[in-house]
Amino acid sequence: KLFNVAVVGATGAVGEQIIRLLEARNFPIKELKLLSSARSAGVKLSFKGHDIVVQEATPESFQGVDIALFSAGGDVTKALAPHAVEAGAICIDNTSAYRMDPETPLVVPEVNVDKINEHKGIIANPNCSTIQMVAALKPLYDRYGISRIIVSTYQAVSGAGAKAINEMLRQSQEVLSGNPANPDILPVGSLPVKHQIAFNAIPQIDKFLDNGFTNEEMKMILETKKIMGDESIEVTATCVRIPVVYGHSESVYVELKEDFDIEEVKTLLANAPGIVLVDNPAEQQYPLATDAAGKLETFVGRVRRDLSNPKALNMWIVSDNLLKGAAWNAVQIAEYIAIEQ
Ligand code: 11C
Repeated sequence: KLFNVAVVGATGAVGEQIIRLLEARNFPIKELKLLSSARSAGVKLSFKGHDIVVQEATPESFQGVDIALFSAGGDVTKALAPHAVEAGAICIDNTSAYRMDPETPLVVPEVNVDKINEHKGIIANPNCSTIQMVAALKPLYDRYGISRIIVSTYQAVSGAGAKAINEMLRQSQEVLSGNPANPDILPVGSLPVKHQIAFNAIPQIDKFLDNGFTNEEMKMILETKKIMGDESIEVTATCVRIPVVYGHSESVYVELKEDFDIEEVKTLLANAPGIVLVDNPAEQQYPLATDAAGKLETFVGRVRRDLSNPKALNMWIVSDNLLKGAAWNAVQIAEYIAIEQ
């Protein structure tokens, strides 16, 4: 069967990756509709050697569409996804708009692929930093159970969009030339205070909530419980933006419910779907953002038993935030839908 597919947010950093993946994976497409805001409409994007003109996304855009992949921000999803569902499309949404909605499955195929079929028109794609963590922890959860996770992230600027990439590169040149960095976008475009990202680390991703955590940190906490299907897992997170272009890195401390053999843990990780174990300290081999960029897998290394708690271990998890963290996870879900129909 061939599908009519729409990409909403086609000109954005994630939309661009979705189009490249649909092409590379030879997704069974009858017609590909590329949609965007009025501002980007008219731009031509290439797909399999042909130019497709990007159209403005409107409530009427979804007639005849089977699968709609949204990555144009939560407001666009909220405004348009209900119309797409009404028109009969299955929506795969990269934004946070429906993630915590109890009616909407929140899916990482390596963890809870069975939830896809429970959708009522919308399937939510989790936040990038959550996806790579739960993909890596799933084999350990299944074997030993997990009681607690403490995660600190080192997140790439591409998570904040193409403008943030440009800002980091511009600031790097300015600072190297002895000029002020002139922060403009980060940490949060819509807030008045900006901080330099070049040669810096900013412990704020997204807005702060009253509890002192940021939205990004709360996404990691709440989404992990929902995807794992286990509200009892304790999670705490500190999310930090660093001057890396592609690839989020995470230092993860995880307490298991049962005792474990560290070699067995490594074997479980090495054999897990979508996971690549890169863990050879003697040869100084561990996951690096520069190696993960452009790859579909999640890379895990520095796996070691904790010295303060024998039932806990520490690890380093890295993945391309625009691929497994966004576009690839969404296209993977689309592939499962295509296989089922
Ligand atoms: C970042 N994780 O790195 C964010 C971007 O909820 O899909 C993704 C936001 C989201 O800034």
